[in-house]
Amino acid sequence: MTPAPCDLGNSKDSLKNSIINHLRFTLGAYVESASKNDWWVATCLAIRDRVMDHATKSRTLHRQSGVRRVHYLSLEYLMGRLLENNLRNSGLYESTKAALGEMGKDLDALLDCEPDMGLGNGGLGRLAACFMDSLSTVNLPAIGYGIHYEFGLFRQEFVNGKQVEHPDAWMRDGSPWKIARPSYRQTVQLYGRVVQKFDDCGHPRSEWVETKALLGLPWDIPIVGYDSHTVNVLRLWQAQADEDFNFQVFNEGSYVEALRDKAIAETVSKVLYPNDSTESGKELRLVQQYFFVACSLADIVRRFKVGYTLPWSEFPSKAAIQLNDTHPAVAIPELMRILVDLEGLPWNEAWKICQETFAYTNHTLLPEALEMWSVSLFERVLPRHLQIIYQINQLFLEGDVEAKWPGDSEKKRSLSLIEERGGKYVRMANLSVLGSHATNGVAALHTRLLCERLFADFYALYPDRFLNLTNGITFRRWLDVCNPQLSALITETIGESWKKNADLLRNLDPHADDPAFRARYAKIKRDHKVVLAKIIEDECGVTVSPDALFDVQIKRLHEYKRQHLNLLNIVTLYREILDNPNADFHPRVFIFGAKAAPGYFLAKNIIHAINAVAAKVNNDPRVGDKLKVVFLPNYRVSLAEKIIPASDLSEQISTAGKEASGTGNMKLALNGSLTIGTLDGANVEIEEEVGSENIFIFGLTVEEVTELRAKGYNPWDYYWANEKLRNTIDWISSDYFTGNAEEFQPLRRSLLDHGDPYLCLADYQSYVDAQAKVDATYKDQDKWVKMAILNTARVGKFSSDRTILQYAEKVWNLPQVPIGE
Ligand code: 26Y
Repeated sequence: MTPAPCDLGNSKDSLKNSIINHLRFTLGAYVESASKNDWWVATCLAIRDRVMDHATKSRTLHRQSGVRRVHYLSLEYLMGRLLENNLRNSGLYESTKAALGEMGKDLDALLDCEPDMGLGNGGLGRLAACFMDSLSTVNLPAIGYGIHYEFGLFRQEFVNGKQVEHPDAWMRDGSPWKIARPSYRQTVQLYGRVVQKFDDCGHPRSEWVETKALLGLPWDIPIVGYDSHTVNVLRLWQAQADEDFNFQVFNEGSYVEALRDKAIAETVSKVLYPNDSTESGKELRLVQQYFFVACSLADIVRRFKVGYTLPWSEFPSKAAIQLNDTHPAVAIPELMRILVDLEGLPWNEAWKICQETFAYTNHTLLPEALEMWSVSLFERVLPRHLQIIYQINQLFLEGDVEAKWPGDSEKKRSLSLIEERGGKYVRMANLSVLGSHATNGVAALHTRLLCERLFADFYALYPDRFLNLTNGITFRRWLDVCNPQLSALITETIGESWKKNADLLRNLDPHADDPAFRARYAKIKRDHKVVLAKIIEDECGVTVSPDALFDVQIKRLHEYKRQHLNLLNIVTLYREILDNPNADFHPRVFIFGAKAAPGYFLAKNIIHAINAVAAKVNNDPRVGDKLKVVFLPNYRVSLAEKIIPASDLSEQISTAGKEASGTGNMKLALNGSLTIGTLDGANVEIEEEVGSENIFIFGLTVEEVTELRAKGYNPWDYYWANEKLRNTIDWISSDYFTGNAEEFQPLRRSLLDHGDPYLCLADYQSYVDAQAKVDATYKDQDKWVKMAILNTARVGKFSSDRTILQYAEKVWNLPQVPIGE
């Protein structure tokens, strides 16, 4: 007899039953005495039960229909919390809230129990998370692959204004969302050496021998789309020691010694590297990259082999693989190794399969962020892969490059996969372009610069391989979840189809002229500011007024993002308030959130400087409420969800040509925060969408930056020519803020003696002027609110659904496969 299926209905009563059952049978807790955390886990599990059926159904249908699937390879996924997102996307929020309410529990309070899943550094990792949401929402067959880091991005604390890092043990207590899949465990080889052998037909074959083995255990996290039954999975690999590790030693009784290898093996997935620009050739990082790539490719190949009896030439018609930057680029030689060494395919056939399978997204133009591995390290860790890269390179330089530019050794040097100046390095970006059929930038300006500058020679050789796919964000998390009040107002005003078709937000446009609508929109903003003010009070001990202008800069701390330009303006305003106490200046709260890479000295000096200025300004009775400066510690996804709806002004002030796209700019604009920004990254397209009258653009353009540098930029010229600027810099580097004039000399030296590499001084006056315009505009609240509404109404383009559908059409050639009830 088939047992009766358990009740997985979506009604309040079904949910109530499920939650109680999980409390009793999964957690062994009494309803009367269960802890808050128990209630949170039981609620997650009740939702997970409802999701898993759809995950199984999606997987089965994708397999049976034999459609192509995309495999997204990323070292980072910045998922944040999952419960509320899953509830809202699956339409279970209200019934779950009611079910818990009947049992005397407040759902919103439980949501706070969830630790952020912070398996990423910043933009690139959060983009991967938004893409996973959109892939499920628009019914695309997809699998995300990554690393199951035991420790995510560090937790940040300030001690005397300075950043201190602590480990982030996000899954110390396990996670209700992840499911182990031991039957899909993989074995990965590392180190060793290569020997030449001959196969049965006498063909030479390379064999990789005397390697060290590592196991990869996959953990699956279901990804729930909005109003869709597609549930894709995010599969994260955890490193484990090979079963029979050091058995010899073990048998000899050195029990503890034998366990050492196990500990070493497990370090591979231990911690996320906290850098997002340079990683100076760390062996463990290369091992991490190869470990997860090898596990993922083996998993993809396994699926191809069990699902079909097709020739290898059909592999690309079943599997598309997207490389999220160069971090997983070792997948290219790995697939070559599988095809040539293990499957015996001729080189040219294998290479064609590779190029048809892979596509590469570039996320940066910064030279220091372009990954290069020293040949000697690469050879030690992955000897066979280095041989393969050499062979790819030789065929490329002697083939296509020689044909296009005969005898041109300069072109060969620029296009080579190997950098030869100052030691030999493997250029992962060149490998990625060459091994893929498509390379894309993440905003129109960024793609143009890729084609004109970074990859100019590749572009001349293969113009059809390059395309732009402007980034996007999921409007579910970044509006529906983080700002349900605004989401509800929009739905009441224009219907709810905007959640799946963001362009419909344009229907809000005319409502900007409706005073009643404006009043409701403004009240929602103010309510969020009250909530944020409370958080600021709790976290920073600073009282701020919700009627002040909330000016927000939230992103990683980087010189190119120019938090220090923001600081120059703040100190200028401080001076002005002291000099001219009666000036008509609207009160402002400057809000920062940013983590600095632990080894990035100047970034940490900037954090310290902002905190030191904040301490003075906030406690200066002459300033009163006019100016407050707060640096919220431990910026992360769940904090962003509280800051963004409460923001009035969005700081997007990178040096033109440096920020590939930015995605925080999109989240803030969507929530009605006006942008003050340079013509950089996606700001350019935001201006096009919202109209230049609804954004504050300032500063040098990319062309002007190039011109200024060509004629020789000297920050001292600006310093001597601008008294306000001079006073500001001198004041910051005096002993006024900390009692020690040495403290911020590194910052001063970088701005003056070291040439101000990001042109803060060149853009200073233009920025200060734009800020004055912001102040004047904010005083006209009707006008400001209108502008804010028009931002919400006009940023539909930046939905990641649009981005993902463009990838599906232009890069992956993927069908949408709706899953039935
Ligand atoms: C090589 C390693 C140290 C490294 C690790 C992480 C290098 C870079 C990164 C992360 C880069 C990143 O987050 N880039 C950002 O990607 C976003 C999504 O495309 C862009 O919006 C943003 O402009 C870009 O800085």
